[in-house]
Amino acid sequence: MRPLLLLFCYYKVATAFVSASRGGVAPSPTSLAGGYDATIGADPKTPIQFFVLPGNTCPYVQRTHITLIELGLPYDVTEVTGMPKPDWYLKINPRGKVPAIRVPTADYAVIYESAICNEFLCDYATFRQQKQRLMPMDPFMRARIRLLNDHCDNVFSKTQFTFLMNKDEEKHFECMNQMEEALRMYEDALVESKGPYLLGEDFTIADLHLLPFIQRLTITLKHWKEYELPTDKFPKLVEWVQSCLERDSVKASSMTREKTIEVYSRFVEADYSFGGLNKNK
Ligand SMILES: N[C@@H](CCC(=O)N[C@@H](CS)C(=O)NCC(=O)O)C(=O)O
Repeated sequence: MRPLLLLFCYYKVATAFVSASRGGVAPSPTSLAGGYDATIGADPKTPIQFFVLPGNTCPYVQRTHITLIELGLPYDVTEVTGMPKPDWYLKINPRGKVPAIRVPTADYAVIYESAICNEFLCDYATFRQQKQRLMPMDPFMRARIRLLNDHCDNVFSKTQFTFLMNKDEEKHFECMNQMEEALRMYEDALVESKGPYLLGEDFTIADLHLLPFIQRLTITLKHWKEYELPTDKFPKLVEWVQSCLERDSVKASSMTREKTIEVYSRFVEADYSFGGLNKNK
């Protein structure tokens, strides 16, 4: 069963590389001329190239950073500067966002969108026969992870940012309640899994997907809204944050409190809509 599974994984990864490099999404090395990043060779021993914003401030990048560290995969950081993004980077990620990764293989594979990068890295680690796992093999657990992650991106993060950005006193409790309602899913998941992590004993990509947003929530909402996660409503979630913060990968990828306030001041003071997350607008 095991060799068959490995063969399947190999096939999946190999075909993904082929379709990525031929499908027009991921450019071939030669079409990347113009950026210093294009000069990396196709040596399979070359580390994974990890594209980030300068200053380590992005929660989506933090997800992939935690994944790379937890899986023990070798990587090199490339900072992408400028607004709009330079052409060489738009050839890597046509959406102009970070994170993105590029994996040296016989040809190149370019992957973007944090959730997709992270699932890919899990598959890649399995393909490399590594012991570290952040994604269970059980199909039901995998679907559970994807549902939790989808809830984070499509429900929870909007309520968090809307609450933070709200300037209308009368809407304070409405915004707070909406955010707490969205957080309920995680408290329930932790009760069901018995913790310490969202799926039970193992730290998975469901935890690292949510954590950067909860870290920012606890710092910014305390600073601007005098709000703290209530331990009577969210006892398991509060414990979960502590368990996650103890991990080396989380420590290595986190912004300080001061830096977080500095970064978010720019959003709060400018009343920024932040990619449509601010639903006050
Ligand atoms: N859905 C994307 C969102 C990524 C995203 O919005 N990244 C922001 C930084 S936090 C970005 O690259 N914005 C463009 C820019 O800053 O130029 C993901 O999960 O990767």
